[in-house]
Amino acid sequence: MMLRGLVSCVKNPDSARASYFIVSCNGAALHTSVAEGGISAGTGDVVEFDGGRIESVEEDPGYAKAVEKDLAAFCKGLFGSKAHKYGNADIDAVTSRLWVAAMNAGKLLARKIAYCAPIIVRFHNDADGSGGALALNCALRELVPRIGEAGNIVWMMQKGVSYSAYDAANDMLIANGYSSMEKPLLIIIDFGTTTQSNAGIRAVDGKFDVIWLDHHPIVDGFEGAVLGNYINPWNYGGNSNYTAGLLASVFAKTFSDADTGLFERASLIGDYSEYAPMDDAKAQQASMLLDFITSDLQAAFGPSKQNVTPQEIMSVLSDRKRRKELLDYANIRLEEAVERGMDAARMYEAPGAFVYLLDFDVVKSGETRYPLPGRFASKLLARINGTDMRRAIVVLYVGAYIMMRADKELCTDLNILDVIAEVKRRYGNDVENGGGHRCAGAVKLADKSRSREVAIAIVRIIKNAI
Ligand SMILES: [Mn+2]
Repeated sequence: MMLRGLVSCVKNPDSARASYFIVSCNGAALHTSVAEGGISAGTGDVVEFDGGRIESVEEDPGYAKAVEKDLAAFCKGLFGSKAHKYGNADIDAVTSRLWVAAMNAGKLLARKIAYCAPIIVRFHNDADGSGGALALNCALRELVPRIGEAGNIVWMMQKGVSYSAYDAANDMLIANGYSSMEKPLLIIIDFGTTTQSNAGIRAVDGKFDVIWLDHHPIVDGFEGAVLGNYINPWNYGGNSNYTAGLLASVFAKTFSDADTGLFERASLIGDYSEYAPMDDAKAQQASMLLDFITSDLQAAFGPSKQNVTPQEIMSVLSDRKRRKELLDYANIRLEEAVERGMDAARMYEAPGAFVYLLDFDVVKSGETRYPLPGRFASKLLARINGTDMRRAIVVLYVGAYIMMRADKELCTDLNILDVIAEVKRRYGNDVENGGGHRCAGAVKLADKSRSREVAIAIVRIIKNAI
């Protein structure tokens, strides 16, 4: 049957392998199609097509307006006003404050999907970032078929913590493979809130629309915070305990009913949020798997694997046998690291407690990132508590970071936040940022060459505090 539509995006334009993305409207029934043969057309043309072939290019100046009208009607039905509820009063209060911003970002995404614009999603490579990508992917798998065929979405796992000029150059290369009516869209999940992203931000300025979902503290001089769709719980009365995975899920919930609860909970666990449901075994397992898969793609997907998509992660999560295999393997790696850690740690005695000091570089195995220091510190603490009657505190330094984990029973007297405040008082100029909660926290120094010295000072502060 002959169909009519607007060519909104062309992949590989001016080439024999051009793909035409066509948006059709028939009054409140937006539909996208892909054509790959027939006569050639350009972005903005209205065409007649049949069986994936473009048959003719038409004059129809009113068509683009009709598409806009259909899109508005579609969005009206898609976006409700009721904020998604996680089920925790603090979390839900922040969600309700950022809901309108999330919905506006959702409308932007729906527009890009409808016009098949190139969309690049970059997510941080840990349980939180990948949990956010999985939640968003669940929602898109629901949304995209409602409009038509799959669009032009590229998923990229981000290994660094900033959006660099190199990342921006890479994204522009991808976008340049398309001729699109709608500006390309860049979605960032769980990283980038640092002045080191400024060069990348400037490079894509005006060339991409950006939706930025992050929960890291907003530092002075960071230029991304003024972008239209920069959403961070810190701007809505929340803090980093409201994880980026949760935020991405909330964003996804503005246009979808997909069940993303597991990814929300796994992201809270993965980032040691104070809201983490520690008694949720399924989410614990998912969190550990996500941490492992994203830290060691080669182990999970074979050699030469450099990037991973949510679809690929889902193929592992939904395969019971593979899941168990990988979890067992991750546990072995974690156990080995804990053994090395027990051997290498320096132990300081305090009344009724031990303080363990450890250089994480001694513990890490080979090139991969697994285990991450946070998960390792928790595991090491559990091991110490399992072998000794006395309670323990672990102080771990890696690069510019110093992490602290204290046994819960010690946290009635000891508050890690007080320790961090004291570190800031003594080393004010050296501390870039620091935070956490009663039993766990971290500081980041401006200069990593000082982390050993400051870590030793932290041991002394802790000894004095208990
Ligand atoms: Mn995070």
